[in-house]
Amino acid sequence: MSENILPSNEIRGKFISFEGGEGVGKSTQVKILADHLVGQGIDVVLTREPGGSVGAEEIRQLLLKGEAVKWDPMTEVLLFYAARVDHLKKIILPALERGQWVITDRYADSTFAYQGAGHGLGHEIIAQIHRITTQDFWPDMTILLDADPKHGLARAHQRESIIAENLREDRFEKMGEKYHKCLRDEFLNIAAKNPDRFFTVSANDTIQKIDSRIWKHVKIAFNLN
Ligand code: Z5A
Repeated sequence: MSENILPSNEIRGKFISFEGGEGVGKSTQVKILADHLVGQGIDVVLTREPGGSVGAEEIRQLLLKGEAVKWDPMTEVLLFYAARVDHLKKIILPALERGQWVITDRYADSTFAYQGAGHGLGHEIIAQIHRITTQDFWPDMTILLDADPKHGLARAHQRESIIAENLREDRFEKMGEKYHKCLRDEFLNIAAKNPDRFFTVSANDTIQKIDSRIWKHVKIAFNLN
């Protein structure tokens, strides 16, 4: 039987994830949403995947640097889940138990898109790993920033080009346009299947307009002023 990782106490904070392709503006919107929530007196923890805890940040280095074909797809999924369980146990769940809200830049929907669809492992095997390792733990809300991959990749390439080659976290950016088109389709497909959890916003707009749509939705969903 698998270990019980969920806290025995009631979870009091809210858990929000941002998802989408490369360079669509997730990190930008994560910070803006956090500022809005802090303005409402809410204690917010900002985090990211892969990473977020000390151990998971170490695994991030294995996952994001180097050649595109560095890992076999199953090895890669298991590394993402090793990082995720550490992140959940050490950062996300304790914060939610304390009543803090957690906003994460990516969570498990990325694994279903990148490894499930992109690398062709399929949905069911990842769903099984997710159930076993996290007891099917999902965010209260997921905000999907949707854009043609060409736009985001151009922004990401521009950012990476000024970083020394051995420090670049660009393994997934090297996977080509077809791979990134497949990711976009899968994120939209996951969102369509989970309408209660997902809010999809076009990322082809100004930072301010995207923020205003997200904030309006969050305020209504969580009864904020
Ligand atoms: N991955 C996976 O395969 N499986 C998994 O389970 C998980 C992850 C969890 C994480 O890399 C990689 O891991 C990711 C998937 C894979 N693939 N890659 N690469 P990451 O966290 O380093 O990279 P990322 O998630 O793709 O994020 P990013 O490239 O840092 O982009 P972003 O956070 O979406 O965008 P941003 O940093 O907010 O914005 C990028 C630039 O655009 C920046 O200069 C902004 O000022 C600008 N920007 C932002 N919004 C706008 C708008 N609206 N207009 C104009 N300019 C804008």
